[in-house]
Amino acid sequence: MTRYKINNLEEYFKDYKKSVREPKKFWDKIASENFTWYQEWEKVVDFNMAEADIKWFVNAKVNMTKNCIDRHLAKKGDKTAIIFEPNDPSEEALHISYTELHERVCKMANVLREQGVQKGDRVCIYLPMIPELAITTLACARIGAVHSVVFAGFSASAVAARINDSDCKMIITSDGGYRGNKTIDLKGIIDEALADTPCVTAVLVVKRTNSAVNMQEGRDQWLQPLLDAASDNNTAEIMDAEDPLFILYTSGSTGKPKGMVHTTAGYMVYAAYTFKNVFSYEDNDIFWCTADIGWITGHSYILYGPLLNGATTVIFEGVPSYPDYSRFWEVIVKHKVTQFYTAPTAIRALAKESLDYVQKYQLDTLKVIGSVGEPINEEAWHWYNDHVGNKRCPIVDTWWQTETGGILISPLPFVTPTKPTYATLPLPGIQPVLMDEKRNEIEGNQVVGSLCIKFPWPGIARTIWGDHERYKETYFSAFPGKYFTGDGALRDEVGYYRITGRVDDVVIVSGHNLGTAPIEDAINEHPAVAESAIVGFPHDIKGNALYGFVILKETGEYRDRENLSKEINQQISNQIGPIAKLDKIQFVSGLPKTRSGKIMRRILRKIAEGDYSNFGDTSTLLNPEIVEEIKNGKV
Ligand code: 6R9
Repeated sequence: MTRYKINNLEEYFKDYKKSVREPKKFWDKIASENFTWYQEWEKVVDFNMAEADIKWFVNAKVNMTKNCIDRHLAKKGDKTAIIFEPNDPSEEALHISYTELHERVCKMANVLREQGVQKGDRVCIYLPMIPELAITTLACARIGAVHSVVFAGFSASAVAARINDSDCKMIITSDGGYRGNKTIDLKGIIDEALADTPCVTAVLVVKRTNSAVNMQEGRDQWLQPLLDAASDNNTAEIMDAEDPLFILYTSGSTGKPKGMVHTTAGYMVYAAYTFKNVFSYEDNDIFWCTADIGWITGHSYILYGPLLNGATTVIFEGVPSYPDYSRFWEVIVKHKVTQFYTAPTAIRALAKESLDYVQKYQLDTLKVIGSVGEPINEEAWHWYNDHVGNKRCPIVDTWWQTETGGILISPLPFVTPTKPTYATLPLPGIQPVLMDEKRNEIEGNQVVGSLCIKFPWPGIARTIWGDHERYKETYFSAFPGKYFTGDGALRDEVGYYRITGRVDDVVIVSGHNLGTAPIEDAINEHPAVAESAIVGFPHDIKGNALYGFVILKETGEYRDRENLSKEINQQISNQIGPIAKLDKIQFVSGLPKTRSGKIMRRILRKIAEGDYSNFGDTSTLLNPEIVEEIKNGKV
């Protein structure tokens, strides 16, 4: 028997074995028993790893919102689907029932259709964490438009690049957004982005801050009047299992962001199944994930996973530090949150503050607490366990990626014994392997290697928008026949996995993946800069921070280094967003390079970390003398 919910370790091992021995049977049962389909599949999975060609539930027909909303209406119509907790605690929270969500999504879907959006069209959504973000995203899914949600912290040029890459015809934004004590001019950012995006013909604007904004005749419209005029009767589009559901951009090792494409049926099944099991979700639980819907964590575990299970999900507009550092704990008590899912960077920031902030609150509604986005260090794990979970709530340290669609490695609460800093065991259907430098699989336990997955799972991304070659190259070529995650991992004596961090040129800063290449591109555009290299170095709160090594042009201008550093950071902020700013900038006369001209980042990383003990082999360097100079000038 395959069950939807695993209840103990014995069931886990049984299901896991079955999912490896008979993956088709395993997913066939999960998919047919827990969702509504217009038509079931002819084949559970069809794949060719060498070509990065993967299909799940071949020829099945389905609609995501039918599964997220409509099917719950009969029994759970009055149940709260979404709790909206505003940035300002004195503003009233909203409770949106499944019936109301249905009505609002249907109206929005009709507005989109009336505005000429058709199945397959791309719609960019650039909104703060307000209910409209969930509603417009779901409305796209309802009519088969491909949503591309762009995190509302990205700069105008970063948004423009994402809009152009996937040729979005419409953008949905708001007059502004609240974050802590700041008001952010989202419409202004969009206006700037749209100077450069010929594909966009319509902009719909949600009112949130009532700020004065520029509305361009013929292009921009307020959303509310359109919704007021729309019918709440909407027929969902019948989608093929492999029709794209959304595009979500993630950083890569070259300048261009990668538009990861997730398709409908496989993503749906995987998001729902992992939500149910990893958070041990039961009816009447109140689930809160503090991520932004602009990231994959928000897609899968604020929106789709919870709604597919008929859960109540919290959308929080604010930040953990406003009005003070007890905000998270206050919200947990206020809404009787049972599962709380956040990032190590937030935990570390809160652990730095007085314990009074958390101890003032009785967090006894909590059952499970989770972590995602980067490795959680031992100290943060214990603080979370002692003060938030009160040693009572299992911590689920969930490892996964934008590309994986859902959680791949994680303890199951009340099932898998946890171990600090370990993501522990793979979920059913996931076959992790560790690979050595010679591309051989490393057998046995107590070993370290590059983490790959050797069999597809339903939630895996299918391609990079417009660039299947790059998809193949990035994920399926380093270790032929396997999906390469870009992470390193160790497997302990009982087979538990601990993720050790990226093995490529991506640095995770406060849980945000930042490719070093696009940041270097931004810096190099400064007229004084000849070349640059960025590496990450450990940071108490952010996990990693960025260290830039910058070579200046020999013009002798720009003598004021302090000012120049500010300008460089401004440039990064404009081009990518403030999250990518450098903590440290060192001006150097050269960078350590191999004879083939590749920068040896390994050495720069060591210098940035202040670890001069072992630079490894520097004999292949073209300019070994530069290492000493850089070391001596470290900031
Ligand atoms: C979901 C998400 C993916 C990268 C991933 C890894 C790091 C995520 C982690 C973790 C250690 C965990 N990562 N969860 N590292 N332990 N529990 O974060 O997706 O933004 O694409 O980042 O994040 O390095 O490869 P995404």
